[in-house]
Amino acid sequence: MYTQSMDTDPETRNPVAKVSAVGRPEEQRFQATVDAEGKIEPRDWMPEAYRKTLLRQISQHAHSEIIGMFPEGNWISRAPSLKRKAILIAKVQDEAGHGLYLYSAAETLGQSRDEMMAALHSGRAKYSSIFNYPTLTWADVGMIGWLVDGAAIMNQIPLCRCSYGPYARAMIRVCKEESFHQRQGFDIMLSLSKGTADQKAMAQESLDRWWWPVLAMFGPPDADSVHSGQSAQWKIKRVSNDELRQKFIDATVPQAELLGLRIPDEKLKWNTQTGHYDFGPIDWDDFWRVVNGEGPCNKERLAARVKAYEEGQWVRDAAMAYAVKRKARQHKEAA
Ligand code: BYC
Repeated sequence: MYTQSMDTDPETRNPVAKVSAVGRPEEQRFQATVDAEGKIEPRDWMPEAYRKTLLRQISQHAHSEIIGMFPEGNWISRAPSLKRKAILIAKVQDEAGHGLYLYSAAETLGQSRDEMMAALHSGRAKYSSIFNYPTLTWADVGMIGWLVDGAAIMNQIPLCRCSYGPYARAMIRVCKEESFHQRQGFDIMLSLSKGTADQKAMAQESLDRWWWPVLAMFGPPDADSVHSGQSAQWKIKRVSNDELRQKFIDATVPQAELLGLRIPDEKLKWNTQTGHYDFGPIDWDDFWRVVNGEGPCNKERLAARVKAYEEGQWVRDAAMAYAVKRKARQHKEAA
């Protein structure tokens, strides 16, 4: 289900991509490469705004991966069995890996990891709104895998064909791992929904809290998305926020039915004419409150991240001291 078939019809996608490049010859060459589905590599000429857009998106994405470790990491010591604990540790570790590939991809655009970290720790940088909600029960761990990773895959599969080579390549591996994450989340939900009445109620209560914030993860409606037009022209973004949201809903409703869970939306209804589900209004005021730092866990997440960074200072110091020592030894041997 979560495959390249997420891509939309080439005739209808990226309407703004038809705008032709104007300007200097290098700018025209750049846009011609993008239009021909070529990849832009770190040493190639690129417009400054393209570089900045990618840096913004890739660093936000990297920050989301490492902040995303907290809500699930909170449950490692409370996982209900050894098997669930081992799976969860592996999953959280994968998210750290995703952060590292993405910081490396962002570094190729000329910003150091220290600068990106400083932006995150000072609260200047954004990360996904979804990680500012609490994980109150074990069902929330299932919900993150099933819905949050499910939404992430929808969004990230088209990014495997992003015009910027290092980002596109990083996303291929990330998507393979996210697919395992989504499966493990669905497996938790399946166990709970086939379990006792209390377990089923816990699963439903969790879905009631996560459904709407997950729909908002895809970003503001297309009409309010400030970056979409330009990012589509540069083939960074292949599918719009609203299209991805609709695909996610269409794919997820049958899964909820299979689990016997009720999606908390009175207006959710299959529309035979459009071939999609209609759904109720999303609370965008709540979304922007969370994005702007006023969500239930924004302060807690940032404080935990800064604490982890400070506590890891001795590791960075030791690695630097070792690098200096090794360099000195190499000089001595070469002399
Ligand atoms: N949360 O013009 P728009 C994961 C911001 S990791 C916060 O549509 P764009 C996972 C947006 O940044 C999930 N902010 O922007 C990890 C912009 O603000 P700025 C992360 C949001 O960039 C661990 C403004 O709203 N995935 O799944 O064209 C465990 C206007 O929006 C959000 C990625 O980062 C949001 N939800 O489109 C489990 C994927 N949405 O920058 C799971 C890569 C929007 O102007 N990123 N904003 O201050 C993208 O695909 C795009 O950046 C977005 C937004 C679709 C998110």
